[in-house]
Amino acid sequence: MRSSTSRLTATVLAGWVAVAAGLVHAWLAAQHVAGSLPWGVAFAAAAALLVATGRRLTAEHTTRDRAAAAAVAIVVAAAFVASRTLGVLVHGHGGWDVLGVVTTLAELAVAGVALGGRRRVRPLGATTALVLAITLAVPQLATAAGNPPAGCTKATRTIHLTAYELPRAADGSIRLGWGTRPDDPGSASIPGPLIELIEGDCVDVSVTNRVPAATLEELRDRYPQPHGTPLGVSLHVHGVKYTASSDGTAHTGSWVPPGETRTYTWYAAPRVVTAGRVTSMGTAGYWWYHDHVAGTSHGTGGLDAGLFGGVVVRRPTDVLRPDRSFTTVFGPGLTIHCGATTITASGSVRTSPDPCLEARTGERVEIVAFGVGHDFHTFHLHGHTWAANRTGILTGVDDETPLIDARTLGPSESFGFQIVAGESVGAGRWMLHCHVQSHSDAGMVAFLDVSDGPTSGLPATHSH
Ligand SMILES: [Cu+2]
Repeated sequence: MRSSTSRLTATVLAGWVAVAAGLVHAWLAAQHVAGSLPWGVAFAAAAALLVATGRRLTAEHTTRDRAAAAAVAIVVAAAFVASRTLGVLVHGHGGWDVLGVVTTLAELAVAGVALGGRRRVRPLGATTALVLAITLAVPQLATAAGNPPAGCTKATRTIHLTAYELPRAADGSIRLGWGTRPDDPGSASIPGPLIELIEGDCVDVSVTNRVPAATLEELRDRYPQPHGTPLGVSLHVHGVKYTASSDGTAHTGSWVPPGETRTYTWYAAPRVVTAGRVTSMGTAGYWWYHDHVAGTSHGTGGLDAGLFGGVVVRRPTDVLRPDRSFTTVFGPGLTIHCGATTITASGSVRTSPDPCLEARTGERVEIVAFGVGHDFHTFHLHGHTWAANRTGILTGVDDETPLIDARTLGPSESFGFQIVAGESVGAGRWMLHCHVQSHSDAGMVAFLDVSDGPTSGLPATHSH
């Protein structure tokens, strides 16, 4: 019976290894993704069932019983490794996706069969069963009570972005823009559309590369780089969550060759509050997206050519939604690029009824700003102020957040705010410019044109 004894020892050992792995995973999940906490606990519980099975095997049990217990140990351990590895590779995080549910149910079923299906193995004692049940239920209830772990296992909608070549600049430099429609270069602009997300949104961004290979080669030749970069464009986003395969970088292979399409998945992860503590900070804010491979492996060519756009992630409790949204980009070069197109959270493409930076008095105007390129700037708007916080809006009568009308804007820094056009100042041509004097003198000047007249008919404030 020597081999039976060692099998039993192996079963118990494998069980404890699975328990340790499950607990470590549960701890890691609590640190990073509260939504996947039940995963770790479920594995730990499955493993505990297994150990309980192994411990209840006695001398009266046959070699077959012990082999069955060992098989359970191997299945649970293998399922643990496989589902976590696949889950991370496919989804980048845990959560109750289909794969997770099936795998976990299968593990629990196997453990259940091991307990109840074989008559010679005694079932668990009532106390042990109760402890296991509570262990399984409490973290799931706590997580659910805090904020449902929506996860990002299946995109709720698809956004289309297409990279196009635009007419060259006067000095012959290459211009590229993101368009909202495939096979419609006229939809491309610099900057690309502002993409609006609500925390909890999980979106697929389908990126098509319509930039000719010859243009990308020319761009690459202009940026000599020792390590080279692939011939294509990519989509890299700031602020929201994604897996490595949606990073939009050369070293992850997540780029799009000319003529091809690739899907990137973005997760506007929500803030998670568990037992009064912020366990995951969420993604609400003003961000931007851009190419990361054209010209150089940092996308310097793509950025210089115009492949960038803004992102706003709103919290569902953000009550104020603007009548108009404008994206203002400081650089590349000593230029302010302005965009008036938004891909809204409902999936529609909305373009401001008037050209960039025009509004009626009383309208709620959102301005999204970010810096691109090689210089630091100072964003300044005349006649209007905003709060130096996430939304630019004071949150209540006691909110003493400083009001500002200027803010430094280095490359990749981003912010945004909402104002009521012409509030306390009336209609007018309100300057929006870089306050680095040599930059404004070189042309970094735009105007927020506020005119009296009928508004768009939207109330000044309305919620989603
Ligand atoms: Cu400047």
